[in-house]
Amino acid sequence: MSSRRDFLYKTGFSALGVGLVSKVQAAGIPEAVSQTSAETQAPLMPTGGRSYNPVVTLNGWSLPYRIKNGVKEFHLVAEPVLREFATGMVAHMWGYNGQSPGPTIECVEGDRIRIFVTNKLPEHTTVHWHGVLLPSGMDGVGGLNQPHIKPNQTYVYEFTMTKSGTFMYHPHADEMVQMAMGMMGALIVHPKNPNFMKVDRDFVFLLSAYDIDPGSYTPRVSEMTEFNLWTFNSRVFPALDPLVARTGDKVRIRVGNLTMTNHPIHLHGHTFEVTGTDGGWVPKTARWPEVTTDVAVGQMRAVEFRAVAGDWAFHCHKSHHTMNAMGHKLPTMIGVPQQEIAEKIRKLVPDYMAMGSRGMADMSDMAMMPLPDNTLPMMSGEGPFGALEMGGMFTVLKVRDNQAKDDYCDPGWYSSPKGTTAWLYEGEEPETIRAEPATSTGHDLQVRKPTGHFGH
Ligand SMILES: [Cu+2]
Repeated sequence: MSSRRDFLYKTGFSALGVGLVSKVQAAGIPEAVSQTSAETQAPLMPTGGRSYNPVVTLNGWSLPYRIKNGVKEFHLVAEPVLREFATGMVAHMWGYNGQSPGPTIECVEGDRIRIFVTNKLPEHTTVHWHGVLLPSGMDGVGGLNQPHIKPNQTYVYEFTMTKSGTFMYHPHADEMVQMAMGMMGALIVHPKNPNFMKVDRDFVFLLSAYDIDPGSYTPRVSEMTEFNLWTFNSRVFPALDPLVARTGDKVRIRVGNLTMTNHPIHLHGHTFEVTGTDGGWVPKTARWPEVTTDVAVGQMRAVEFRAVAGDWAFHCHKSHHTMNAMGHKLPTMIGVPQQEIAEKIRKLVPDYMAMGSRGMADMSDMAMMPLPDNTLPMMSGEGPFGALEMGGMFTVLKVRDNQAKDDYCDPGWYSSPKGTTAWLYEGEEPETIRAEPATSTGHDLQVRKPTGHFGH
C-alpha cells in the first residue's frame, strides 16, 4: 500500500465521515463540493433560478450549484474515490467529487448551464452528456468533439437545456476502463412548469456492475460478462437504503443502465407505467401497465405508480443479479451426499464445509463460513421473518399510511393488518378466508380473520 494511487485513495479516506467537505477552490471556478457518505442524502432544494421539485438519489446526492450572470454553474472533479458497497467491503474506484457514481446534476428546462470539469485522474478523460441535445462541440467524445482533458486540466462545458427529462453523464475517453472503474452520474432536467409531470416522490439511480475478486479492492476493468457485483448506484443489498413513500403518493423511479447487460427491473405490489426514457417523456396514449420493465444497456427508464401500503421488493429479475460476489462455475450439488468425502477433506483442510446438498439457502448464514477480507456474503440481509437471501440489485419500497411528506427515513418493517400474512398450517380446520375478486388496485381484499396460527 505505498504506490502513488494508494496515496490518492488514502487522502480521500482520511476525510471519511458524514456530510459535505469543501475541497477545491480556484479563482473564477465554483467551489468543488465533495461527498464522503454513501447514505441517501436529503433532496437538494433549489438555491436560486427557476423553482423545481428535486429528486432523491438512492444512496447518493445532488451537486450544489451557483448562479453567475444568469448561468447555472457546477464543478465536477473526476478523481479516485473510495466507495463502500456494503459494510465489510470498500472498493477503490474512479468517480466524481468524492463518490462513485458522481453526484446527480439537477437543472431546469431552459437553463443555461456551465459545468467546469477538473481532471484529478492519472489519465485523460472527457464528459459526455447522454441524451442531452446540445452543440456538437459540447458532446464530450474525446478526439471527435474536443481534445481530451489531461490530468490537472479543467475544461468548461456550456449549453442550454432545451428539453426536460432524465439523462446521464459519463466519460467518452478510455471508456472501457473509466466506466468499469465507476465513472458515471445522473443528470435531471426538470420541466419549466413545476406542475408538468409532477409527482410526490422522485427517485433516481444508475445500474452498474463490477468484477472485484474476493480479497481485492479494484474492479477488473477488462471484464465483459462475468461480473460479481450487481449494483444500484454502486451499492448492494442489504446496504441499499429503502425507497420510502406515503400511501397514495404518486412515485417516480428513474433507472439508468450503464452496465454491459440488460436488467428487467421489477416492482412487487403495484402496476406502473413507463413515463419517460432518455429520449423524453412518453405521451399518455403510448403508456401501458407493467410490473417489470427491461432497462437495456445505455437506456434510462422512468416509471410511475400510486404507492400502496406495505413492504414491497424492488429488484432486477435476473436472479443472479440479486447475489453478491458469487462464482458461476460451481457444480450443482443438490441431492449429492457429501458427508463421506467432506470428512476425508476435513482431515486435510479442517475448516472445509460441504456446500449445497440441500440447495444454497444455508449460504445466507454468514457465520457458517469465514470470508476473505473485503468481500461480501453471496446473499444476506435479515427481514422481520428471517434471512432475505438476497444481495446485489435488490431493495425494498416501504410505503406507510403515516409517513410524513418529505420524510425519507426508514420506517422499519411493515406490520401487516391481522389476517393478511401467510401463516403456518398445523392441522387445525382453518376458517374460510373470503376474498373478493381483486380490484384494479389488487389491494381491497375483504378478509375475515382466520383463527389459525400466525408466525409473528
Ligand atoms: Cu440485472
